[in-house]
Amino acid sequence: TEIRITRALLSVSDKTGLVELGQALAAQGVELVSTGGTARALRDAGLAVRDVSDLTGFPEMMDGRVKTLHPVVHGGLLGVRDNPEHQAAMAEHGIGAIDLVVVNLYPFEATVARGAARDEIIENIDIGGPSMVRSAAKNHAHVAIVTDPADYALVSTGTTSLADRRRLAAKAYALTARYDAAIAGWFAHADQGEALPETLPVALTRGAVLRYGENPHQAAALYLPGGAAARGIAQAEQVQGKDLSYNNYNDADAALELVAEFRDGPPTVVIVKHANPCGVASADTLIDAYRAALACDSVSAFGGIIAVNRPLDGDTARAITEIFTEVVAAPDADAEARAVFAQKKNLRLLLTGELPDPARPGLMLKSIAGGMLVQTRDAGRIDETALKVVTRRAPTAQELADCRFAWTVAKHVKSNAIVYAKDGCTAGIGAGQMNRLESARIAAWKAKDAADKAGWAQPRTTGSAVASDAFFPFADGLMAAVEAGATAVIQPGGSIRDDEVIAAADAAGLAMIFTGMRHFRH
Ligand code: 93A
Repeated sequence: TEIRITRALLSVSDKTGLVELGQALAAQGVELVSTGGTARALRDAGLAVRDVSDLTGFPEMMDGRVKTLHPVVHGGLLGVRDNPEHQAAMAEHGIGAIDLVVVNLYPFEATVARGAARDEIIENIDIGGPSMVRSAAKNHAHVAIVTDPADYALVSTGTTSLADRRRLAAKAYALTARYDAAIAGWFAHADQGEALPETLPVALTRGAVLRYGENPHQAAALYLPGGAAARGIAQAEQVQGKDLSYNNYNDADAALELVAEFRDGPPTVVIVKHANPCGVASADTLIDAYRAALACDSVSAFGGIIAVNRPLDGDTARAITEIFTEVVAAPDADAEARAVFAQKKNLRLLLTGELPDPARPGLMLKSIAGGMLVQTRDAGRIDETALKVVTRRAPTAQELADCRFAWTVAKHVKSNAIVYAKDGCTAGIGAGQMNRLESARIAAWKAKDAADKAGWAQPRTTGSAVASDAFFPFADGLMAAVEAGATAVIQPGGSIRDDEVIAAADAAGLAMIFTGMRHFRH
């Protein structure tokens, strides 16, 4: 199973480590065969190289589109060494065995990423390279395929083991799969705009392997898109603390996506637990926003995940460290804040840079048994012109502001979502219940609990605005909000009982707005 390399074909776009490898192979008596640019680089280093065109009897042609696509190359890669018929065919057609292929491909993704023109992108679709990669990998029983300079050391001795060749073959097919997925993804995007692609180009590479998944008996890892300009929690820089867990990533994503809704707003803090916000507040300063968000549900905030929309300052950092917090995500953090957190070894600080655009397009994937559900991300935001006052009373300016705030938060709460808000702060959040009435009741009950804990005379639902992520199918959910003291309501509308719900709102003197847009989240 150990094979001596007698002839190697090298054809690389990324010439990192090429000369050193060429020298090592030449020192072992390996014959080097190469394509244009690669051959030149090797010759410049004083190495003897045979041109592929010499091997094939054809010049490289059509701007290099046809260089290695020839039976002499692919026969030399695919011929089974211990198959007499294959050997006879090789002998008959003058095909010499190639025992090692070193290839890396035209930089397709990098060309797309730097915004090149369409023609240049197309020209960077490598055809001959992946063909050799696939041929050599198929015949890994006899041929080694190296696609990554990091693996050059494995073959520089001039011999290869079967175990290495198998691993290299697996890596090679993963590369060509990813490469074609990136091309398919580009076509889908460039030619079909935001439409869902015909086939899903999943061009993701494993990044951090996580300690475990949602539970300790589940394996998990973070997968990342290559080359593309993706920006989100997956790209955040971790400044300190132990590795993030699967649940940490999920929660930090929920927190960051919600705080990003406020990227052009006042200082805002989001506290998330189990992917739902348990407190969200905007204020004049970040520390005031933090204290307000914490007061909404200080019990749930314990062990929470926090995201802020301003660079983290020392005072806010100190306030955050007063209770146990798992993760803090911020666009940046000043020296004082970093020093404060440095005292808390377990707290993870993630720096995200400029917050992602909440209106950006993108696809959301969710696996179900035997398949995958795909949808465009919920980039829907309040359209001021589409808001419709449906009650006799219109909201006051303050109620309207609270409605907007509650609505934005409700978009990020698992359905059924009911969010009470007052003065730029959540007053009570009801999440994930199987009926809307229960969410309304739970949110009010939590608001009362918060008031009891803080020693407030009344819960902050009194005089609040309430948002419902989908229409009230009956008046009962609305009546629960009235009981809790809400004076304004924002909801999509669209129920066959809208009239009933509007009448109940009018009877209670509420102001109600329809958004015409639903924000289910599951
Ligand atoms: O245009 S190609 O698809 N046609 C080919 O026949 C071919 N053979 C190798 N591109 C081809 N290659 C690629 O050329 C390799 O994958 C490698 O990325 C690059 C190396 O070219 P050079 O040696 O001229 O720098």
